[in-house]
Amino acid sequence: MDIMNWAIFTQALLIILLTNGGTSQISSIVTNTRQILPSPTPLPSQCSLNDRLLDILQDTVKGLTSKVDTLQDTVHALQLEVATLKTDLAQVTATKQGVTGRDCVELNKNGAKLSGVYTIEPADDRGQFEVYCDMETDGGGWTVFQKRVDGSVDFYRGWQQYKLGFGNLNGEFWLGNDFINRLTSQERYELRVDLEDTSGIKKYALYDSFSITSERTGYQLSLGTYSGDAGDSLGVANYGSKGMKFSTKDMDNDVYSGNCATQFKGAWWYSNCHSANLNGLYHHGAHTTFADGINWKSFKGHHYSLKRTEMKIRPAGFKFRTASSSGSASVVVG
Ligand SMILES: [Ca+2]
Repeated sequence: MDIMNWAIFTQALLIILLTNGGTSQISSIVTNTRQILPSPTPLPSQCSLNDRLLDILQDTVKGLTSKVDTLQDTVHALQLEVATLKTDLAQVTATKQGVTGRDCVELNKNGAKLSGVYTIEPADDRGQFEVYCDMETDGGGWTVFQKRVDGSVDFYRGWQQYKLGFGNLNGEFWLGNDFINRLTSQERYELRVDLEDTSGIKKYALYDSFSITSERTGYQLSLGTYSGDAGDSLGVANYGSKGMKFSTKDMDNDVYSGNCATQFKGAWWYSNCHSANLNGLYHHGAHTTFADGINWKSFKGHHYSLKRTEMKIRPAGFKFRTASSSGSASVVVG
């Protein structure tokens, strides 16, 4: 018998019993009826519903996170592939056109319009070597001598390595102090420093002259006037690098009683010690340690390691010269 029929049945009984006046029988029937009726099914409480929703959301977030990770890996792999292809294309183009030059500006003038790795030959009869040319930034023609992009290369190295260069020209590298000296001995060069933080904000510093001496005199830095928006952390009077010799962990040429290179885990034109440390440790963003990251003090301070840096040179006034000379329409101004 279902619930409805039971209800009707008990109501009928009640009427009969009330008519006959038996109260004890009524209470016994009520008790029995309660026992027979099925107990109500409890509704799912609000709490357990939230728990389930939370579980579902957490699973979804987990799934999405792993998908994002996979996508990031794919994008990174593709970026590397594109960089390699661009370099290959640049080399093919250069070879095909027989492009040569003493730096990236000359290569650019001679028809090399793509950024990538090229062979150059300075006018000092000391032989050729490979460089990375930035043919895009502010008119191009930049010979890049330092690049940090992903922390894949160890920059905490000794004198000999900084003299000869290390890393991968398609990724992170230091071109080599001997090569920088040879390049900047050709004529007056300007220096551009490109910086990027971990959120993608970019700044730059431009110096209207830049050169380093040979190894014999410690690759001593000469630096001209600053312009740009990153602040003058290389040329600043206090803790700057103007006139300083190069120092590495095994060659202390700084003007500090201790060893700046070992203390700040880099290699640089340290004074006592630095406002910029672009060859420091790749901390990628904020760090609690003091001044041992890829720091540019006037941009992000001594407790923030930049994500990307590039140091590059070209003959001073190159942009002005190309803008004022005829037949220079092939030079792309970014
Ligand atoms: Ca010292």
